[in-house]
Amino acid sequence: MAVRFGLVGCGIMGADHARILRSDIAGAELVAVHDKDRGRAERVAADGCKIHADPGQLIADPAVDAVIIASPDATHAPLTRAAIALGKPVLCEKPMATSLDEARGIVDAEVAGGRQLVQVGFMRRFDPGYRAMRAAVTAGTLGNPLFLHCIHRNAVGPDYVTSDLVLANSCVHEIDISRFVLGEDHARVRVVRARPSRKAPNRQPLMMILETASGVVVSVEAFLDAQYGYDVQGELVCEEGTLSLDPHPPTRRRLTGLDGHAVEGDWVGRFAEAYRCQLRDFVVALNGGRFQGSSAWDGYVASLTAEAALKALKSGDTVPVTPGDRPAFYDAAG
Ligand code: ISE
Repeated sequence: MAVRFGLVGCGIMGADHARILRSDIAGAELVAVHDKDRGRAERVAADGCKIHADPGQLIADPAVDAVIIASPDATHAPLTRAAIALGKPVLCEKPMATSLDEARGIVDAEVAGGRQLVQVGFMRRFDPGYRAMRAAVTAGTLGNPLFLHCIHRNAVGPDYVTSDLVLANSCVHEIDISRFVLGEDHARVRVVRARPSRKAPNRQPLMMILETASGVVVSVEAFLDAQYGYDVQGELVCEEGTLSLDPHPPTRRRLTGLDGHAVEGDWVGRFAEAYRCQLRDFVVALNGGRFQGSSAWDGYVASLTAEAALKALKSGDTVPVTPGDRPAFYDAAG
């Protein structure tokens, strides 16, 4: 039987999840939506799709088997807790929570319930390029990893995003994907600021440097106002060679004095394949498969590391990252 989804939040990401569910995922159906802006909910709902005025009602609706949370960040943790309390699986957009206590509360509630229900929307884990890096590290084909260089540029960030939020909202992707690629936690972090771009005086471009326990260095340039487009690059440097992400789209153009690649406008286009695979594999997990994405524990570690990075940004010091031991409950999730 098809998995019946309820969607909370019908903004850019919510609308894209709805589109993917309807067009690309076998064995899934969108049956209910909520958005605090009724007009947005109506635009995403199709014939036969219920519109709930309250997100709690949507989660409790007996016609909803699983929930996608794509509402504003501050609502992620309480709504995820509501889904866990009712035993409903939930795919929650990142960040999983806006405070460490809330993030830990989700892990504890899930463990107490005895069943994995939460997947965090760190979609890069489903991107073919990062998957190839992970496979190379696991197989040891290039020798031991030494560096992972990451570039994260948005065309124009929203006005409300301060340097703090660059860490919590953008760099959190590299925090998660580097743990995934390297297969280990970070041990410490420091953050260096560049001067603000004149295009965005309210925030600074950042360079975050993470080190893992075994001594791999992860560099992350986070620049939200690059103007020319959305550009995510990555190069894994190992003892015997390197592996880099291809530009996206991967076709090369030559025209009137130019030879090169087009650049995506935002993450929806750049990670379209990752978003599709993320939802497809989530449905597979709900049908008895294994969760492939970031668990609540990964969401917690991402928040904890982002918080350490924030301390590093404020103090200029190198700050230890101490996630502690992963509960054995998550071993099956990898
Ligand atoms: C945005 O919120 C996202 O999650 C994107 O994936 C990220 O690349 C971007 O920097 C964020 O602003």
